Amino acid sequence: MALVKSSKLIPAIGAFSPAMAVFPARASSWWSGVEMGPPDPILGVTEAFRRDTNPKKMNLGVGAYRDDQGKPWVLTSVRKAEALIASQQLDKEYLGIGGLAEFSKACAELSLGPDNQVLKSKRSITVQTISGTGSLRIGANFLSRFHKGVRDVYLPKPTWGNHTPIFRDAGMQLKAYRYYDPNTCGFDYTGAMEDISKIPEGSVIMLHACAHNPTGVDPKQEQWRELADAIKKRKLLVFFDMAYQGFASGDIDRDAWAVRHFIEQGHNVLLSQSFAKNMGLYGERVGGFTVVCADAEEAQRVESQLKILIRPIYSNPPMNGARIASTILNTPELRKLWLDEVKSMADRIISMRALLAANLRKEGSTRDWRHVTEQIGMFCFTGLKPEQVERLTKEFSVYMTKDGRISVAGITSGNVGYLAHGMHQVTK
Ligand code: PLA
Repeated sequence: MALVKSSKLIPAIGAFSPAMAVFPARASSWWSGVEMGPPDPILGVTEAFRRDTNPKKMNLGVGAYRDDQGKPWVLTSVRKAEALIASQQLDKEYLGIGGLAEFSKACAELSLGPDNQVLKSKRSITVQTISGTGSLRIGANFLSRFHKGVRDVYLPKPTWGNHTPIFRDAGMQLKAYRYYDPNTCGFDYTGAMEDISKIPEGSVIMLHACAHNPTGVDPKQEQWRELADAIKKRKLLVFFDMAYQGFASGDIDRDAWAVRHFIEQGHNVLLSQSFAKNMGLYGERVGGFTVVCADAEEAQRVESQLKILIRPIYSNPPMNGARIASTILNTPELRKLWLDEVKSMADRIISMRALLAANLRKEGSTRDWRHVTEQIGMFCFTGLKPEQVERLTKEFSVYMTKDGRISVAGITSGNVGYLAHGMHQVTK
């Protein structure tokens, strides 16, 4: 019998094994060569925050919306959609590889606009993905497999920290173009245009559709127009990351302007969408990946290959969050409520920016903090140096990423004074 046979070969637990005599205990492990890795630059901040016992502690690391009491906020539109879904007693069968069809359709309409010619002529394909990160990774894998020979992806400098490993792990080469001007704490338009004019033809360029992370700095519409032209001249493939639609201006359509403009100008873009922030569905992992193609026939071929890519990774996406998002987007009354809620989140962030700037002045800070109110979206790139960030964390228990980024969504009218005090103390 197999069992008896193997029991002769494998010594019982605690028994001496000849292997132990040859290999020291540590070296005998399968994973003895695995080195300790650093904590994640963004999510690691939350881990450190949780360990802090100071009652005044603030977590301005990860971009997660909080209400004015500092509590996570589940949108009323989400609660209502959940109730509606629960009342329907739906089944839990597998979704298709590309996800929930009514979600994907609504997702593409939200970004491109319902009357977009691309949608009408069916020359795009949208698949449901595991939030924005999953979407970017499917996009990166798609590029790696099909973008004929070109491996270079140009990221804005700086960019969201996870862009680099997402593309690198998919086998792409990372390059950068100038984006942020530390002197003005604003968009480095000249630098970006200069760098873009030198990018080799066929390369991929990553653009943040709105509410650039981490800088909070977006090009103006006129600058977007120039960028679209310059990028077309260089024959670059555009990959838009839209993780904050609605969060920049409070208006879903206004925030999608750049994406729609590029498509109008003939760019057949790739697009990542996330519903983590604008629907507050962080842990539900709801997103979409869109490829705009030359025609409907090409879109079908691309779709077939996206399915082939996705199937061995996670087979098909989870349904709960997609049902929630789809119910909101496809039920007029919930959609209206949601649009109001997006605006209220964006507005609260804008008012926290103003309060922070006012409190810094009240503290007596003479530094120029104009960028606090000029930048938009969830984040403020404060300009704090790493040593100042370290002091703010050590002395004031204010947690943020080392690059000086704060999530404005984590500030409340109750703690803004404390934050301004700390920021002034470490910068005066
Ligand atoms: N793209 C950008 C530009 C982002 O900032 C984020 C999230 C994502 C994609 C992916 O989000 P998702 O997978 O949750 O949909 N950035 C956060 C969180 C909010 C994070 O780092 O994971 C941030 O704090 O930067």
